[in-house]
Amino acid sequence: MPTISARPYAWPYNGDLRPENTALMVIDMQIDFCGPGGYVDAMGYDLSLTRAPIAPIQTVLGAMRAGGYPIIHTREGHRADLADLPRNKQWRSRQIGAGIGDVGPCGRILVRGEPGWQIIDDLAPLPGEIIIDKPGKGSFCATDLELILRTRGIENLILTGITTDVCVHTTMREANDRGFECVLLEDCCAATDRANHEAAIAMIQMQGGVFGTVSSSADMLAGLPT
Ligand code: C5J
Repeated sequence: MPTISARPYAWPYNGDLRPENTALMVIDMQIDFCGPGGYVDAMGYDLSLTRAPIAPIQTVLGAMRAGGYPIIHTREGHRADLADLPRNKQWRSRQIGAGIGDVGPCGRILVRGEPGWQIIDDLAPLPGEIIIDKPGKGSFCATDLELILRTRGIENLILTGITTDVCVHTTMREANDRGFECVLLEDCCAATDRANHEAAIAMIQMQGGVFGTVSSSADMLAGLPT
């Protein structure tokens, strides 16, 4: 049975790991979260943190594309008229000087179609890969992600992207509650604060793997059936 070395348990729990039932998720690798002039930059956080996972994700993405595994990209963003932007979310972002919907160096912050909302060129989706546009932090809230996963028979999710403690964690929690078997690749994720990344990784490992398990790009590449 193929399994990936992971903590606190080898993944997936049942050893059923195939391109037919396993997808790679690449969460919010957008200019707004890791590019100069984007949302995270406007908030004053260190872009070297959120850019660190780019190269490890590229290696996993390459291997999984070659193996015929489904790839799912997500983008956080809002309608141009901001009809799907909760007022408290907008208010909070303005408190830190990066108002969602306001104009910044990369266009309107976190608005669909704007330059800052685009996925970075290094991780650009290929034709045919699934892209989920989400207005919130989790990838299941107000999207058709669950329908797509169930339709394709996906049971296992490999989670990568940014930020570990916000959109990746929320997605992992939502997926876990829906019965999906999740692994997070720690070097393929990052937070805007190193301690928050580490805390998010530690949380997953509680209770025998309360949301799933934690692995790395190297262990995934070593164990992935292709
Ligand atoms: C945040 C995200 N941090 N992609 N979004 O606001 O994690």
